[in-house]
Amino acid sequence: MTSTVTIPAKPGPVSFDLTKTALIIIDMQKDFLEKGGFGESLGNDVGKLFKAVAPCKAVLDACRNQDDVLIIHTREGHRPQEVCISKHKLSQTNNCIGKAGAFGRILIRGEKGHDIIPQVYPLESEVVLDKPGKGSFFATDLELILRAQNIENLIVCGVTTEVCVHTTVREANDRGFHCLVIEDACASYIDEFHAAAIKMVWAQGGIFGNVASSEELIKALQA
Ligand code: TIU
Repeated sequence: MTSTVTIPAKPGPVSFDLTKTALIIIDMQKDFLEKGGFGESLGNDVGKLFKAVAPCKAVLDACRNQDDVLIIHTREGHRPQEVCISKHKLSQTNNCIGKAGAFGRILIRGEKGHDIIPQVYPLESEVVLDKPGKGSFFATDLELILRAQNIENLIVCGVTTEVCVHTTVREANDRGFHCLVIEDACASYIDEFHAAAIKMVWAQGGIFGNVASSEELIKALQA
C-alpha cells in the first residue's frame, strides 16, 4: 500500500511515498544549541540556532502522526576514551573536545551536552544515531538502516545547515536518496551560510535535492 503526498518545494514539488520516507533530524544537541557547549567553544552565538527549534518540533510532531515515517535523530560526538577523534579535528576545534564544559565533557557521548534538547527529544521507538563526523553516513550504520527499511526519501532538519545538514544531504544524494530539506527547521550560526547552503541544495534543478518550508510539509502531510 502506498500513501503518497505531494509537497510544494523548490525548484519543484516532490511526491513522496511515506512508507519509503524517513525524517532525519540532525544534531539538535545541547552542545550546539546551549551556552557552554561545543558551538560556543568555537566562538559562535548559539542563540542563532533557536529559530529552528519550533519548526523542527512541528515537523517532528507531524511525522509522528504519520505511522509510516521512520524517525531518526543524529548526534555528533565521540567515545569517552577519545579514540575516534582525529588529531586534525581536535586541533581545528580549539582542542575543546573532551574538555569540561557547562554540560560535561564537550562533544562526548553520554555527557549531558551531547544529548538532544528536550523540545525534540527522541521517543523509545525512534532511531538515535551516534556519528563521529559531520555527515550521518560516515562511520555509522545509517545506510544499512535505510536500505533495510526500503527508504528512498529523506526529510532533513537540524543544525547546522552548511555543516552537518549539508554534509549529510550530499552523502545521501550520492547514495540515491531524494532529500527534502526543511528550510526553517534548519539553522546556522552564520546567516549568509544558511541562505547559501539552502540555495545550493535546490539550485541547478535541485542538484542535491529539494527545499520546502515546515508549513508546506505539514500542510501536505495533513491534507
Ligand atoms: N560548527 C558547526 O557549524 N557545526 C558542527 O560542527 N556540527 C554540526 O553541524 N552538527
